[in-house]
Amino acid sequence: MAEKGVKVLGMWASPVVIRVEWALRLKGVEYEYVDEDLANKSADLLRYNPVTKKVPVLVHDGKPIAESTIIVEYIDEAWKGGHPIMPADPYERAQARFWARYAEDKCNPALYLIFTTTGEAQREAVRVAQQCLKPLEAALEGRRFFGGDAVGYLDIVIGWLAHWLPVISGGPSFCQD
Ligand SMILES: N[C@@H](CCC(=O)N[C@@H](CS)C(=O)NCC(=O)O)C(=O)O
Repeated sequence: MAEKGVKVLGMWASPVVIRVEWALRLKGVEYEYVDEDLANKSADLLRYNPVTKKVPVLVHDGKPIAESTIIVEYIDEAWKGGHPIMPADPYERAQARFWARYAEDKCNPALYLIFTTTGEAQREAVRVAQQCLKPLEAALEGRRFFGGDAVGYLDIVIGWLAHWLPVISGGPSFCQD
């Protein structure tokens, strides 16, 4: 019989696992959190995510889902009540997905370079990252959150930086990717 309940396979320092935990908490869903040692992955992680073998994995009633942004959308659909994560309007939803993709594809690699370089290379990385972030800042103009008055999908996708700063200020990257 399939295992019941909600489980998150994560890693404490991961900037993408926190998205899943934020989404579950916003929905008020109780879950079990399992911290993975990424240098010695558990049998569960290899079984539930045999393709990429990465965290996060959400296991809902025994069924695994991988990829943080896909998991966040799944959580919004599976627990329809409570805090809405995706915008109700199809156009706004498309916009949120566009900016999420932009942040993932353009900004995250640029931001990551800041933490992995020094000297002139780091100064250049800061400049590139600032350029990447400008359109995002413009999209936020006049709003408290990307989701409007309340935290939504894009806030969850982009908010990792606030979570990660204390992590990286403790030393080099803890995340293998
Ligand atoms: N695009 C994936 C990225 C997942 C990812 O890179 N997870 C890292 C931790 S932050 C991981 O599990 N790394 C282990 C590995 O690459 O073997 C997502 O958003 O879920």
